[in-house]
Amino acid sequence: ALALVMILGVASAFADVKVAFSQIGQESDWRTANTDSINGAVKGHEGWELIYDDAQQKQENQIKALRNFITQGVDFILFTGVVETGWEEVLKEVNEAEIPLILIDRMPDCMDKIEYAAAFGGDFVEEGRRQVAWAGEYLKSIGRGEEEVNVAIMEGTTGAGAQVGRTKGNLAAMEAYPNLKLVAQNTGNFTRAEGQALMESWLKSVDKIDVLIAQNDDMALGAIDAIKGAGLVPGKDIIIVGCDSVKAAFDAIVAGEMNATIECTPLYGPFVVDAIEKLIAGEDLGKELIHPVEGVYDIDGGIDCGNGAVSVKAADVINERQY
Ligand code: GYE
Repeated sequence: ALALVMILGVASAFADVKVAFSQIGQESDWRTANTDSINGAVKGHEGWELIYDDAQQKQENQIKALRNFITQGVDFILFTGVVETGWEEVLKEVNEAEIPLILIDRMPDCMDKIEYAAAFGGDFVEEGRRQVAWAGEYLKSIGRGEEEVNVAIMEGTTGAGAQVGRTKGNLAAMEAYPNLKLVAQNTGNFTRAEGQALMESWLKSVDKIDVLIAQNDDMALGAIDAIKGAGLVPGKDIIIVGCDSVKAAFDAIVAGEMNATIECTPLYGPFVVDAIEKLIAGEDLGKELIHPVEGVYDIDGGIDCGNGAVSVKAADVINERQY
């Protein structure tokens, strides 16, 4: 009995780090991979306990979850916000409770008014810029660089960091390619179903769409179904550029139904574990927002999108992709 008490004592001595994660929801393949990466890494770490909350796309649920984490006295809070605005009050409460806050994925717009211990996220403006640059350069490569082409921008969840940043990058890059003409711009909410519905309605209301810029792959894949349903050929009649680089997008590119995807990694688990270990050891991680290095993928490779981003053949990496 004494041995058992000692073993339990040792085990509980290790189970002393409570890591809470306020996740947005489950809107896309990216999000599922992100949840699996972070939850798996935290749960897999000896002595760490995960407290997970899925807010189902509602800011009010995230605010409740954060307050609940404070009441429970967790040791670390991982946070990504469904939208950019409206977090200052609750994040200041996290600060007052002196719980180290790690920002991941979509940043809140009050970053400079709160304390945080580390920040890891995508470079959304650059991703949006790359999407349009890929289309502009690809058109040049097939001799259509001077032709006026109609572009539709399918945006993510309105007010989300990923939507705000990618739209900014999309529109800025349009100026560098004067042959691209914006003919439609609306939200598909980062889901496959809404991407399909929006494309269906565009195909009825917009005269002609030559290029679809979809701010995530799920919406691009939904749009592909709509395009097929209208008797058009995705990837040919309409050039389609997605974002995220999930496995389903690689499959669509290899099948010739989608043209390119800009990478935005969801795999933050290793970053989070490394950050927590360093914070426990007393290290200061600084205020800089860290962006993982990412690629561009298409059917043939070799399209130079600028800023060091040259596309790689999707077929060459498809087998390594887990999500
Ligand atoms: O691109 C999209 C997801 O915030 C980067 O959210 C993330 C975006 C991602 O739903 O697929």
